[in-house]
Amino acid sequence: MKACKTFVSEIEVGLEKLFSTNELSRMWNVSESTVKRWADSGDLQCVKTPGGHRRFQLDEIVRFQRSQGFDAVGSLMTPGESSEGVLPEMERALERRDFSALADLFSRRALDGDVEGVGSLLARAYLRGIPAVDLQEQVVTPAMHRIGERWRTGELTVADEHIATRTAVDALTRLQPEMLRRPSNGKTAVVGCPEDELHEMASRFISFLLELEGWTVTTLGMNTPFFSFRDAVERYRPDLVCISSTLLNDLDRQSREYGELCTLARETGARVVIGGVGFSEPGVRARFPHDAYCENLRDLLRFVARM
Ligand code: B12
Repeated sequence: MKACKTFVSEIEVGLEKLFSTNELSRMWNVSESTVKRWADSGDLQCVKTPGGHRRFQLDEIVRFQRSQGFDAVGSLMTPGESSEGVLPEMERALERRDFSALADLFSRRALDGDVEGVGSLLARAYLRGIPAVDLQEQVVTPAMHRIGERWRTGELTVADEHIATRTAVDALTRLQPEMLRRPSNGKTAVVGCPEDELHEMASRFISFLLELEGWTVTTLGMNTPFFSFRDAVERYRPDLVCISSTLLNDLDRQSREYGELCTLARETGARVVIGGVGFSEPGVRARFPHDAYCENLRDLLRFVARM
């Protein structure tokens, strides 16, 4: 059997983070020749660059680690990280599962607009066995909440918030195709945020996690009126509708439009899950009938596991 797919084009190589033999040998504390032997035997799949170098994809690395029963314990440096001494800090935090330190590192990199750095932190944490949902709940969300607190106290500007959000979303988007995902479960979901809602990250996370769980997701994104959610339910006939709100305006009109969405969801058998601080008041929730209100992403995964 030929172990490596040969000659991925430069363009393909440029699309995602591929790990080199040298990086894997440092990560696993084994020699480069050991990594090459695993690759050449076909146990560890790789692709080859036009120059003949082996390159490894994240999902394959995770699969191989799991099959061999070991973890990525060594260090994986990028030139920037090693020269700034950032890496030991990250490795220490990963070693101790110190989520607060990881969130701090994450927010610094996100505020710097460092997509590579954020991506590398997430990839390293994932390789260390931290599940995607914990990465989001314990690292990304607290980091974004801290950024919000610093904005509230005037330390950061809206521009800083925008850079951080964009960097975090870009890094997650690049990483997602490389994470292990369950085979399709045949279920579909529509995910989005109500009208005037610009906080989109939770909805992106939800789509991302459901896709890893094998769902097919249509993401409507931020600022989607409830009548447009209704149109999407009519068109896609999803099993699940997820709505994320941080700030709900014009409750009378929104709850009226939401009612029409709910009626259709009931007729088509779609379950409706709401979440986010916009729905945290019981009085508000009462005006938006739902199958579940979830405070976090773990709750959502528990709910969909029962579906
Ligand atoms: C980035 C940001 C922005 C960006 C958003 C960019 C973007 N593309 O998303 C911009 C600059 C646009 C923005 C604007 C504003 N923002 Co702002 N923003 C933030 C910030 C810093 C991060 C938001 C974020 O991404 N969080 C990360 C996500 C993942 O966390 P989350 O939303 O809490 O979601 C978690 C759970 O709630 C849950 N969840 C949420 N929804 C759902 C749904 C389902 C179905 C489930 C299962 C779970 C779930 O799971 C998530 C993961 O753990 C927050 C700080 C914070 N505390 O969140 C402030 C914050 C939300 N913003 C705030 C404010 C006040 C505003 C503005 C009104 C400011 C202004 N005066 O213009 C505007 C309003 C814009 C609008 N109309 O929506 C306040 C809200 C206070 C409040 N609730 O009353 C906050 C809390 C800042 C603060 N400390 O005061 N903001």
